[in-house]
Amino acid sequence: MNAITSLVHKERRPFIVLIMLLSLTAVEAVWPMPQLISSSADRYPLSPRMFSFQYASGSSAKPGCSVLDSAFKRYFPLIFSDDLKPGETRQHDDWFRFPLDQGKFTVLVDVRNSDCEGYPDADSLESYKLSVSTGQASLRATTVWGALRGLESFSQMVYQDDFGQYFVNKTEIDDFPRFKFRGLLLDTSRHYLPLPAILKTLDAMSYNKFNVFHWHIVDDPSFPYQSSTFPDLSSKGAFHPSSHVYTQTDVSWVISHARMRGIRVLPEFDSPGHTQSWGKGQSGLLTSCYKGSVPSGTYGPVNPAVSSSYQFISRLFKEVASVFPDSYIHLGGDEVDFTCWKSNPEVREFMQKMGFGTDYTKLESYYMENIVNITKALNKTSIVWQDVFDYHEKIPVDTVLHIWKGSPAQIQQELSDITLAGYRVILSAPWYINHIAYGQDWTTYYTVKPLDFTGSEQQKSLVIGGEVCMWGEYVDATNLSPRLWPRASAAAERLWSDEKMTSSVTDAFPRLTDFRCKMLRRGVQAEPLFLGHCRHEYG
Ligand code: CP6
Repeated sequence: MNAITSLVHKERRPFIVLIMLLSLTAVEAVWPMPQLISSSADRYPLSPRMFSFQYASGSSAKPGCSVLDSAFKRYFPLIFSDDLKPGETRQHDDWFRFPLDQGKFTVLVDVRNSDCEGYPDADSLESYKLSVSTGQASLRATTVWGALRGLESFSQMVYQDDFGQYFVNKTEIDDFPRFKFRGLLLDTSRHYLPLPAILKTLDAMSYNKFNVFHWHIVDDPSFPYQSSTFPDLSSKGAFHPSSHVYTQTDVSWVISHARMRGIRVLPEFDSPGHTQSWGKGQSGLLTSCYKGSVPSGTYGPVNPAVSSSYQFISRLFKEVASVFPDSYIHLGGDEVDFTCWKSNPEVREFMQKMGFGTDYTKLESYYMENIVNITKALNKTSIVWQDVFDYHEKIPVDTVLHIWKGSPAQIQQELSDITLAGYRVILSAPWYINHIAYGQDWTTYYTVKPLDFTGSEQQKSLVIGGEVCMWGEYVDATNLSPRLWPRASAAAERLWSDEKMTSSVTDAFPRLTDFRCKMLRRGVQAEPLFLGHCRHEYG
């Protein structure tokens, strides 16, 4: 405590000071752990009435910067959680705590790069420096995205004592992410997720410094994406043609909400497998399966033997490329069942014509190669599931491989092989958050070592990050949030923080328990790790 504030407190509430010293709140409290943080026991009181965010005088980002203006509005009530709206807090009378000007506190934000209207992308810088001292905090970043990460850290550092007084401790932070790609997959095909569930997930993602929303938007069970080019895909393929679809307005809402939080939206249109729902609105797209010499009436993966399939994909992806601003599109390519292709005479004839013999992995390779090239022609980079690498496609070397399966040993092998071939890779296999188990399974997500495989430094640098997957077979808006949080937070720290600084599950436990309470305070229905209580709980 500095001299002035302790004097104020001693004068006003002498008996209280003693109790406060006994009940000092633990404040080593930023999740995920910053790369470099040093804080002291010196603390500064904050008052909502005399608190403000301001652009530093030399900042390139200035008032009117959409990303930061709206972040300041969001963070104010997150920081002063007892004082609901910024407007209300101005009338809130706590002058008696600060008779002079002692409670004034300013967060000065200094951003080098003036771009406030663009979208975060694969090469966005997210580093920031935060220095909290008497009466002010200075937050410096190259980009607005870095400034957002710094605001999140600052907001987590503010706490209240037992009397409701807000404080922040003297702190220096120098922070940057360990991995550039820190994703979370939601599956909106197995169950439709209403827009508010997606937006709330984006909010919680930003608290955890996740930066990619991988939208597994369509799959076998339903096609909720309302395409302007092919409206039948959702009118016939969604669970319901109007209540269970994402309109163009919904999609742009998601993209904009994500942008404001420094989150990219990565759409996945998984093919040639996982496309049963596509067939309902686009006849002739899927392979007709045969029983002997007659069609059985069932359908398989996209028919790779006819040019109409590629024309369709071209037109669909042309729309997707213009609707989603991110420079990446996820093409899927996983779990293709060859049974139906094998049964279809037209496909078999095509196999002969192409000289593929009976090797259907060559046919899947051919299909993927074509749609990767379609994507490339649209100026987008492809991400594909690992299956595509396993089939040895001639795919462009800028394609990103996404690992989703295997035992720990197989995953290490896959990481070695893919990076040795020069491809970049995203790791998901250890982070299937939809799988639940009794007990503290967050520790298994926490102790993953993404770079623990045989390979050169150059190979390790090709691991661009990881992604938590929430597949939707057993998940809808009723159980999404508690199943995600705080278990996904364990992966968030693994992907952001230094591995050596965060190697202990024992050290992480009280920090994550505390962070879970913070999420609860912000309205995220995060489940408990274990015994205990939060000051503010749900209900
Ligand atoms: N859906 C799609 C899925 C899965 C994949 N792709 C999946 C398969 C097995 C497990 C988890 C997820 N449900 N389209 C694989 C990437 Cl264990």
